[in-house]
Amino acid sequence: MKHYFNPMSRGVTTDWMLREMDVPHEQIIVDIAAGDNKSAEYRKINPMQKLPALVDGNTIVTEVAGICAYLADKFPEKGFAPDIGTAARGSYFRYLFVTGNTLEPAFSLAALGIEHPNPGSAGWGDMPRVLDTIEALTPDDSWALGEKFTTADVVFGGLLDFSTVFNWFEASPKVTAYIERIRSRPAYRETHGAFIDS
Ligand SMILES: N[C@@H](CCC(=O)N[C@@H](CS)C(=O)NCC(=O)O)C(=O)O
Repeated sequence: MKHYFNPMSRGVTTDWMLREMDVPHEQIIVDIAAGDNKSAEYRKINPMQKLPALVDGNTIVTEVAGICAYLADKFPEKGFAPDIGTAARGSYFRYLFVTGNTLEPAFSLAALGIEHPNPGSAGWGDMPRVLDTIEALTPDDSWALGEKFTTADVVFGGLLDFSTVFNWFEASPKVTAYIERIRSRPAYRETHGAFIDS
């Protein structure tokens, strides 16, 4: 399994996921500053020219949430995702998809001080709705799906953590406490050194 990433990119989250699950893999650092993600070779892996990407045999997986979900399903014995068909699986999907489809685009626009003129037609609504959603989905204690840490925390908690580093939103006390729990995980600390110190 090959993991294409850069420690100063969103790939830090998939790196963390691989470490949490202790999955053997080949680490391939792609230099974004040098434009290596735009090479013809890398564009065959991801035409979006984005990191991270995971190549497992003939299978290419891109998108942070996609890679994390793939790993959780590939190694079910590690217990990083609720079983298919359970109620918890629905909640799990909500965390995975709301993060990439809704929180990310809202943060990207907010970081530039841009507001969509029609929140009703934008899939991510607007920042007030996004902040209410983050507050509602953030656990008061433990983890997103309860006592057990899962991929939902890597994806959702990972984006909240990443976003506060870039000051994309102001975390409430509850969200700050959740991010602190995320940051106290050994696998997080092992994979986020360069990122947090930047
Ligand atoms: N939706 C993508 C976003 C990935 C992304 O934006 N990666 C950035 C680094 S944080 C990137 O590769 N940028 C290089 C470029 O677009 O040229 C995901 O979840 O993986």
